[in-house]
Amino acid sequence: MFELRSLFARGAAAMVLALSATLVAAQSPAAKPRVVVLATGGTIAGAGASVANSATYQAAKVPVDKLIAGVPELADVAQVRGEQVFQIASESFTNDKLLQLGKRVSTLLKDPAVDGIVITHGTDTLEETSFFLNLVVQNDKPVVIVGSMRPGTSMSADGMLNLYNAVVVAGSAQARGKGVLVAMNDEIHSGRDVAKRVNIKTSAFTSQWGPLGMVVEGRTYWFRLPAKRHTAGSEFDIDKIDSLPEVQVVYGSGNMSLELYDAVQRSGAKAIVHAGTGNGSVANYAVDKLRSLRSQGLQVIRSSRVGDGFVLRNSEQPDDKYDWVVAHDLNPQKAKILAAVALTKTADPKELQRIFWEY
Ligand code: DAS
Repeated sequence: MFELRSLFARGAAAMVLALSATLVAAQSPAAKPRVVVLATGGTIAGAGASVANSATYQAAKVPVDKLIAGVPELADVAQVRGEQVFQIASESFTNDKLLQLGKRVSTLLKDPAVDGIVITHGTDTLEETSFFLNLVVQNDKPVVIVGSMRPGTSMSADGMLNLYNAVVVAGSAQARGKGVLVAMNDEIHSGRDVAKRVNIKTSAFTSQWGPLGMVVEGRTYWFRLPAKRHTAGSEFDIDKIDSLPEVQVVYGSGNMSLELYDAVQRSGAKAIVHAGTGNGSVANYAVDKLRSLRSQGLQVIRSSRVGDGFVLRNSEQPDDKYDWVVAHDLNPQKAKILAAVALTKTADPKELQRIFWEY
């Protein structure tokens, strides 16, 4: 009986597959969204020595055409073509790389023959790139950033499904107008809110305010919308930005050395992000140093080394009196990105604070 049942089941499955293949084929190429995959490197393009190497591998090895060829099912959901923009691990990104990538994205989105963009990217600084593009790409077409926590050579590699999901989201009309998105581990996150919060799990990326939605078996499911300004609603335009002011982060802890703050000033930075303990706290022996740097023109932005929550203005420090800025709920690395973008427009701390509230 079991044998007969399983034969029947296999026959039925074959019929269903044949029928769905016919349905998919019936969808003419013209009906499929046109998605460009911009490859920058990272683990999603990584390769390890054996299938057991899920965390030991070399990033940025596999070229974009092989990434796309590795997931033939992409052709079922979109017309896909690839461009190799960089081939680097994302900890090696620089401001120049961010500007180059942003300008390429902006140019491609203006092309009526492009419906959406996927960016394959290392996971280490993926959140900085997604936030940066969210701030400066003035277009509401979907831009979806994707990475992987395991190389494609590993058992249970996550890159294939992450890439498939990212292309589905980039081709989805419902993804338009939601800002730059990050598709990781079946979830769709706002490029503003998401952060890498675990360094060796496939569930590494979370947003303290939650994902916007999910993508499952080729469909997107949406549950909330971004609350802050982004993309087409932004006052910042990548096409008008040719350089980013230097901003550096000093990580708060006990027994701080004031030399760290002086080094940031000597580096030519225009702002310092103080990644303070707790609610963006500043050690009592460091307050005068930061006030002195502010009086010499350096912007002081209080963020927090604590992963969740947000820094309250005038709570731990009299920010109004000191002319300092608070980073709101942005972690230090995102506060650094927003400060650099904001400083392309203004050096007025009150204007900077408005920008930190709105973006
Ligand atoms: N080094 C990491 C990077 O390129 C690898 C990864 O996780 O993508 O960001």
